[in-house]
Amino acid sequence: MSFLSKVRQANPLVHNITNIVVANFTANGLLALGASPFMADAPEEVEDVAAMSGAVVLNIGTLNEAAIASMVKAGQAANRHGVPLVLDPVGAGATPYRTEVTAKLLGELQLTALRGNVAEVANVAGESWASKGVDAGAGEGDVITLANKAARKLNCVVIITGKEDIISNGTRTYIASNGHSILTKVTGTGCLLSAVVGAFLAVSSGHMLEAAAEALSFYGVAAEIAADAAEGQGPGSFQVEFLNQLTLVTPDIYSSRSRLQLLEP
Ligand code: ATP
Ligand code: TZP
Ligand code: MG
Ligand code: MG
Repeated sequence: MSFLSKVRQANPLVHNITNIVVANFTANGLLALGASPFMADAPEEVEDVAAMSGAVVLNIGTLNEAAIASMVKAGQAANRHGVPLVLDPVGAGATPYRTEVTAKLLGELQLTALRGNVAEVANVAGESWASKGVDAGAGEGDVITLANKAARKLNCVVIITGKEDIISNGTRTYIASNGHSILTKVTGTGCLLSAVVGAFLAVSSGHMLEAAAEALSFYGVAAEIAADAAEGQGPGSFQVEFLNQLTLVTPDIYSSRSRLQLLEP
């Protein structure tokens, strides 16, 4: 059975501590996919919520000290209870504060997966890559090598997104090449994707790399179909159609359109 089918069958609870820009879109995207979003950041409850969830997704998009403390608590609870843990290090490298907070989270938590744009992952891996706020800037370097390096350093699955997405556990690497550039015109498509990865990891039964790769490829297929349906219109129509396709893309549609490639070692 595909991981997509398993998500829809299990309807996993996904605990999100995320930013103020994308919370609503993330919750709606998870619902559309077939998962069950739970946004909770109060320090009094994050450990309980993490422990009862299928995955915990931390996102540093709009930071404050209280949120960081809650992220550490939630992440540690996820680690204690064997709950998959995803980090989206939004803007790591863009300001010293974001870089420091990312390093602190990585020091205190064992991630299952890290998902970011190339500038964010380069920063985590100790390499330099230009960023423009929360977006990746121009840079030079081999993205596959970077993903491998970061995965080995963090001992988790690392996902670098862009025109093509790289998914690596440091030993094996997939490239997912579905998708559409209009995704870059809707804020939060990266953040929602990190939460979708959480939903797939929740049903992965230990096959973290394969589940993450399918999440990326599925997301790209949904975006392609949505872009076709919203052709000639703007990002607003695309956003609505994208939510629709997160529901409407079946495992059969997915497998007929997926372009997911496992690289030779
Ligand atoms: P950034 O802030 O740099 O845009 P992000 O966190 O929003 O980063 P993205 O890299 O934009 O994350 O990835 C979000 C989704 O958009 C992924 O599914 C990715 O494949 C897709 N995507 C990003 N850029 C392109 C592109 N140029 N063409 C096709 N798909 C893209
Ligand atoms: N500013 C702080 S967080 C955020 C913005 C615009 C959302 C970023 O979302 P994404 O998914 O990285 O585009
Ligand atoms: Mg983007
Ligand atoms: Mg992002």
